[in-house]
Amino acid sequence: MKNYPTGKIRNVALMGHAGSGKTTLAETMIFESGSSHKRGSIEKKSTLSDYHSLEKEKQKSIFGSVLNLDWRGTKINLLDTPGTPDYWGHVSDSLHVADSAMIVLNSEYGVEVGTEAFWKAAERRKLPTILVANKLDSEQSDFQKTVDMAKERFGRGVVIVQFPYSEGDDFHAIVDVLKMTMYEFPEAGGKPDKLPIPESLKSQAELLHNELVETIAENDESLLDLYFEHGELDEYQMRDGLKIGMLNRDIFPLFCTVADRNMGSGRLMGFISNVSPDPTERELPLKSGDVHRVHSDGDPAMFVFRSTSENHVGDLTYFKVMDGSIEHGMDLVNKRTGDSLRLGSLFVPQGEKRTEVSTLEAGDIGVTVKLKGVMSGDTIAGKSSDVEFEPIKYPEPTIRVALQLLNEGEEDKLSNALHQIEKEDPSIRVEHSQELQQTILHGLGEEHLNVILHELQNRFNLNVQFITPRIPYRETITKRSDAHYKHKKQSGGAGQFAEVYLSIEPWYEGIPDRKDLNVRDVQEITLDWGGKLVFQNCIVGGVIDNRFMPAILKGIMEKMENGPMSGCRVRDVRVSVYDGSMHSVDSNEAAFKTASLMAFKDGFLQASPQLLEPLYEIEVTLPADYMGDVMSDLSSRRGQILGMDSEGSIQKIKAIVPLQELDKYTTRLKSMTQGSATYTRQFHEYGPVPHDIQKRVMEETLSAETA
Ligand SMILES: Nc1nc2c(ncn2[C@@H]2O[C@H](COP(=O)(O)OP(=O)(O)O)[C@@H](O)[C@H]2O)c(=O)[nH]1
Ligand SMILES: [Mg+2]
Repeated sequence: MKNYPTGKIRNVALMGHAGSGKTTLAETMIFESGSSHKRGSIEKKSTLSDYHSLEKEKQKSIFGSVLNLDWRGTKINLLDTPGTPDYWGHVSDSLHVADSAMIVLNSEYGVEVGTEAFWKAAERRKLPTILVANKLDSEQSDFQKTVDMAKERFGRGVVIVQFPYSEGDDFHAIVDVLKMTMYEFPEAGGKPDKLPIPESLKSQAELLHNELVETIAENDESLLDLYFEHGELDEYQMRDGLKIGMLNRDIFPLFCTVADRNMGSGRLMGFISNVSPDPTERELPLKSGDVHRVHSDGDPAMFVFRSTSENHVGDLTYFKVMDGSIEHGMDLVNKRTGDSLRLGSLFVPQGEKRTEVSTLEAGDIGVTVKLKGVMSGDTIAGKSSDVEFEPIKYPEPTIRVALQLLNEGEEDKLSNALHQIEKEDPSIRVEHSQELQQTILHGLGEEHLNVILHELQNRFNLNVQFITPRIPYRETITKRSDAHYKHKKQSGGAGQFAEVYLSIEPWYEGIPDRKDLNVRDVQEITLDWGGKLVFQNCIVGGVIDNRFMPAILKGIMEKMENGPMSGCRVRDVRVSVYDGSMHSVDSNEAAFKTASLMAFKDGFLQASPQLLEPLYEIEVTLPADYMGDVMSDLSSRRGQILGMDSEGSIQKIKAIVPLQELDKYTTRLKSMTQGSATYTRQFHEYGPVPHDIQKRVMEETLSAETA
């Protein structure tokens, strides 16, 4: 395979709502460019991009894939992404290495919830973006509605470069208002004939051409001058203006395709190679907060964006060359760990296939095997290079499940498998919760977690199942209570004796001192699980030796880690030890620990204890039609609505919802809205649980203890 110079490389992320036609479009582009002799299809399970067996089975993209094609000497790397929010991990990493985005709109629906999410993501990454209206051959296609929705949502920068001669089954030609040409396709698609724009569409084409020229001129002063001077811009001036407008995200050119009939991709590839930015044309954020421009000379640097594993090959590391050029056998340094490493064989990926190359230039995307200790997000560079790129930001999980092994003795095997899965998909988070005594998997949706379960069962041969995860409650108290416990044991040998009096009260910021007690020492402990414990030594007359104080604190802490109500953590209490007694022979640390633990437990339960639950702030994005259903469902989940917002036909609801009520919420939301809504969530704070739930949890804890 040819080695492409940086200026001849384009990295384009293919994005869009699930089913808009991204994978089919990639297939068409590659075929049409001559880079593949076969045009695969989703239905025949034969695309280059969706090559995993699970993707073939489900007939949709689950994993991101990297494809490439040559369009008249320019190498276009296509980063095909899954459109389902469950698999957003491979969207995040694709966006990190793309130099422009292509958002595919399904012209049957226009802007969908997924379109919106991709748009926001491209915006955050400041990516120049092309829009493509696809499926114009569908009977439900509505180009005008699609354009209107796009303009309404994404602003005036959305400009038509192409419109269809006709829509629906009769689709066969595209009018291009940049070239002022009509492209008419043969029945089977492929290379179109270039024809003059027919009389009937001339005035419409001229109107749109002027709109395009004016938008371009508006964004560039020198072009504006030229425009005023000549009343027109030539094609090259328009290209320059479009590029500047795209780089500033002022212009979003809109194209037309029918991907599964192989119509429209040639012009799209021409535009990408002529106008879309090459890898050097944007500034990329560094870890330090500075920015960096990819350059083709100097010290080599590469950015690792994805790790996968394949049978018989082992770990694969996907990367983008950021500076200089790299070659097989080169010695580089992992900037995160400082480890030296030697580059193995280099390949160019085409979906599942790989072609070996000896060198790759800045801007290009490749894959290599067995780079030890390397993780997604790492920068690997020459010794004297000081660039380290900003790591990839993955979305916050929206769903959690607990894993249960069905065979004993497979704990280590499970833990290794989870480690590998986390490495390959950093949007999965594995939590080994001491507190809940469960291994909890956090992911982006039920589908996402089911893919992981499928992997655990089939790839790692583990007999596991999902169970409902416990809730990490917190416990606190609402009033003061005094407690007393005498621990006394006299069974043969040395006895045990300790007696303590504790005063337990709710702690809060600014709480007044205890004037009624002789406070000799205060320890303010910030708890790992949030909140505080304030521990006061108020012993008078040496009734308990100072040396027993640490043991008394230990007893309290032990109970705080295993709260009396739910077994979860206790927070925000002040405990004062104000009296007690000891025995010259039988008192020891263990005895005091037991006594304080028991006193704390009794005192806690008498201090009007209150169970707290984690509350999450959620944001639901949904089409307006489903507003009523989603709102009433939220109120049945004890949701407290914070606000609503509308952006065109897309609505947003912000609410505070208890974690417990978010169990299976992604699934419910999907079924309520026919898969069109998404939501994000973020921990908000702990809040009191309603009385009936508190009662139920306490009863469950009690019956588990006595079982
Ligand atoms: N009618 C029509 N169907 C298309 C077109 N492009 C793709 N499809 C079909 O739409 C479905 C989803 O396509 P796919 O490429 O998997 O979409 P993705 O989820 O965006 O990757 C498949 O059944 C394709 O055959 C098109 O231009 N017209
Ligand atoms: Mg796809």
